Amino acid sequence: HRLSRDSAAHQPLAYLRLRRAIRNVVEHRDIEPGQALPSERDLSRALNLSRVTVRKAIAGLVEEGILTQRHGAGTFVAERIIKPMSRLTSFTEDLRARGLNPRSEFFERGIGEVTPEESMAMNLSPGVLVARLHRVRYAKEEPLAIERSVVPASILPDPLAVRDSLYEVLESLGARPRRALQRLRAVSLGAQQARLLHVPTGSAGLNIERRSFLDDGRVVEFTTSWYRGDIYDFVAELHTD
Ligand code: 16G
Repeated sequence: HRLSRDSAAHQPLAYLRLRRAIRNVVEHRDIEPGQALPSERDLSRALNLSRVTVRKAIAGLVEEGILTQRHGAGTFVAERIIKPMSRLTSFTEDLRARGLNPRSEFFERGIGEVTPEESMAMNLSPGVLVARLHRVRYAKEEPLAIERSVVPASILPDPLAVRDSLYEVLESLGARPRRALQRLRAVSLGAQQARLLHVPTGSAGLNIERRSFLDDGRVVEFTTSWYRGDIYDFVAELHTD
């Protein structure tokens, strides 16, 4: 009796360990995007874990967007990049979780006076200084998004400190965003944006505006992004009240 209770107590650990192990396999590209995972039954046999444990680990990774399930066909490493909408993650974190190496090419990285539009969106007084980052974001050689971020200079005095991840730098400054409001809308990409993103003019894009906040309510970032519609899926879990 005691034994079965003990093993029940270890179940949550087993599923977390398996979840981490599968995530590692995907990160290291041991299974490529689009390829199938072994079936639930094969995994549970090979690893000597219960089907419930295997199912739970897989469900967690589907929710994270790392795996996708096609009814009747099985579980696959996600090909499109699936972004859970309820998680406040960074571009860098999203890509690393998929074994991709993010990189940025900057057009602009400097300090200037806040514009009227920015001061409204960020609740800043006119004349205040802000750091601006304007860049194309890549996974290896493939451009995935264009991003224009504005951060109060009182929070980010040295924008050159941002080489790849804005959130990593904010974290090191004790100003990692804790909450965000995000608006997403469909756009067709204009000639210049399309060229930067290596897609035909008029291709579908997602225009996303994110305002992130610190615990004390201050706005940390006001970022406008254009994500490629042919690559990204934004998904959310919904609940009734
Ligand atoms: C994501 C965010 C963007 C944020 C960036 C930080 C969306 C739609 N936007 O792209 O608001 O500034 O991540 O990424 O998810 P970084 O830490 O890699 O610079």
